[in-house]
Amino acid sequence: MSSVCVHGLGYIGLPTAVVMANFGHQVTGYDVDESLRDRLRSGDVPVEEPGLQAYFTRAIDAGSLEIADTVVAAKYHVICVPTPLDESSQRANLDAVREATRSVASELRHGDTVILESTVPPGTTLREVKPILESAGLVAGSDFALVHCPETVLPGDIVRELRENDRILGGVNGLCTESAVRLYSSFVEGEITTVGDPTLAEIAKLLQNTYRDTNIALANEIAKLGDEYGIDAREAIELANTHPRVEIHQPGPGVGGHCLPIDPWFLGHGSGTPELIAHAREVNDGMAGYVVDTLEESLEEPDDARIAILGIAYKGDVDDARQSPGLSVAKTVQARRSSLATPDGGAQMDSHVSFHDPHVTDADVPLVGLESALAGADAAVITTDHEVFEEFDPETFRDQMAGNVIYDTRNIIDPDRWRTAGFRVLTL
Ligand code: SAJ
Repeated sequence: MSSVCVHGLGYIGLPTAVVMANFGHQVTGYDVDESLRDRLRSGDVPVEEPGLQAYFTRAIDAGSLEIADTVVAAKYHVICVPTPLDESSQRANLDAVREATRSVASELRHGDTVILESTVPPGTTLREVKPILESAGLVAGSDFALVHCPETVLPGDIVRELRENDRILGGVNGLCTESAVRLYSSFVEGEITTVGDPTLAEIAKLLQNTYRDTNIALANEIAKLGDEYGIDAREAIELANTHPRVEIHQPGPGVGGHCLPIDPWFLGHGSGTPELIAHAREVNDGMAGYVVDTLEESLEEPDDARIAILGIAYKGDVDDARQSPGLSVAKTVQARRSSLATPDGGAQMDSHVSFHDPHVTDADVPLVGLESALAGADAAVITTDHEVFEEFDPETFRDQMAGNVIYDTRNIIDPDRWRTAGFRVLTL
């Protein structure tokens, strides 16, 4: 059993702390957000993830997890703080990483191991984290271990993936990785690969998300081609994927969340983003506009049409609306209605756009029940692939809506069934 202090209790840090506490370690969780600490101490887990609440309660009851008001000394420090993208510079904002590292430095002892899990631009562990930790006189690689272990878990399946995914440990030298392997091998069933360079691990992580983003951009271009040729793009992708070395992803109304739309920019941070990666980002960001173009073509009076946006979570069965494709579609609709547009380009929604999402609880827009969202709508746009949306019934929609346009951007409904029920079905 080792003592572990986890810094940052968000989507990654909290499940990481909880899993470690369930696998024999004495874990202290710290977050700068006091209200989050209070909420956790009251027993309430604010992240909707299968199994997380039960694991959390078990660790708290067993006394192996404690939520603390300050950073504490520990054998292992695991940093899981956010690294958002600064929209104006398209570069990573590393303020939280620096702040957490300073807190670790104040408690760092000879023989400790510091692990950075946050997703960061290449070079961050060595150029940003290492100097801060060494400022008190200890040397990374000899007095303490320093490792980058990129998180890889998929929102919606985090607890399982924390245990089953392969992990990469990039230490400043072999001694560092040995110490980190002892911690991770206590709960990881996947393969653990060690490399003697944190920058290599940073780049490998960024490549994983950049690969996925670029691949989705290809799928989105195929979707547009499909419209031109009058074929079903998803069927074409399925056929192409029968080849053993082809695996094209699925098109959609945009790529959301806090990883894929951001990490490709980190790869080019400080070096000029490679053209292909930047272009893929543009293709994916442009999908909201493409969806609205197609929608408007199907409406008699596009400027006045009432539109129901079904799904503002960035993907199915999560409660997270960060970089939400559904909201981007709604904002694009709003921005085009020039007479109604707000000075900031349409960040606020008018009453012609309604929103429904059964998973999201905190959003910048008013969320309503399905029937209210559909009431009087000329068109309904499915923007998230929540499992419950598969139960959508055309008769119910027909009774509530004023118009008959349904736009399925996520391949959720059976188009023939809806056409038979009198709907004009648009797909992506
Ligand atoms: N999407 C598509 N088409 C697809 C797959 C996804 O349009 O074929 C969209 C989704 O709807 C969503 C966005 O992409 O809007 C991102 O969803 P995702 O499921 O691809 O990824 P995330 O952001 O939830 O999690 C990713 C994962 N990375 C990879 O699979 C390589 C996860 O394993 C990482 O840990 C996570 O980023 C992270 O934190 O970096």
